[in-house]
Amino acid sequence: MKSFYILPLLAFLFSCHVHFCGSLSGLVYASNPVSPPVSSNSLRAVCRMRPNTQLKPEMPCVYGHVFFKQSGPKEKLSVTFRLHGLPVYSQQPRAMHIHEYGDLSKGCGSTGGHYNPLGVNHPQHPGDFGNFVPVNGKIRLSMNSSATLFGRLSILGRSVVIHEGEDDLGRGGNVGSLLNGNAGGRLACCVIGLANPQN
Ligand SMILES: *[C@@H]1O[C@H](CO)[C@@H](O)[C@H](O)[C@H]1NC(C)=O
Ligand SMILES: [Cu+2]
Ligand SMILES: [Zn+2]
Repeated sequence: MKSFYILPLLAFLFSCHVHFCGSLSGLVYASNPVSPPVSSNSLRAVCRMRPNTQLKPEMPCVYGHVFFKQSGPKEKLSVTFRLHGLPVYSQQPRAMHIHEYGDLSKGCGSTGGHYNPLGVNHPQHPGDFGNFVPVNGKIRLSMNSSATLFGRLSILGRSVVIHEGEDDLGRGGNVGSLLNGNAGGRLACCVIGLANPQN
């Protein structure tokens, strides 16, 4: 008769409803405090590019990484693009920008517009990287950028978007030109996160 009561109790205790994982991870966090990167005078970030989950059919699937490195708040930010997946014989220039949100919940569509903390016109946004003509379907180059990883204007947690088309660099003579350069659809995007210093 007793086992009639005990068995359901045991089943309950060892079921998923007992939040074993939650309490375990709580312990792990408590014993491993993570120090914020404020003490470091050099910061690196990385963005893992993946095709837009809402990609239009027939569009290329762009993969790769964008690497960011800055040796101090007053130093220049170096940005290295290592992307592939564009059509091998295409010379189509592709625009690349930093967008406001690191939110990919609705694909690249939820990253918002250009990151524009100072309320200026395109192409004066800190993440207006310009146009990239792929070589053998790849974009591999480094540039200096006016964006920063430090302080209130940090691009950490924002996103990088590569577009279908060319950026008109504000010369399009319409509203879109001064907002986003009329670069067309969003091929791929990624969220800018802190790089692991051990990598
Ligand atoms: C970036 O700036 C540094 C320092 O001014 C310079 O040495 C370097 O050549 C620049 N890199 C590029 C890719 O322009
Ligand atoms: Cu963009
Ligand atoms: Zn812009």
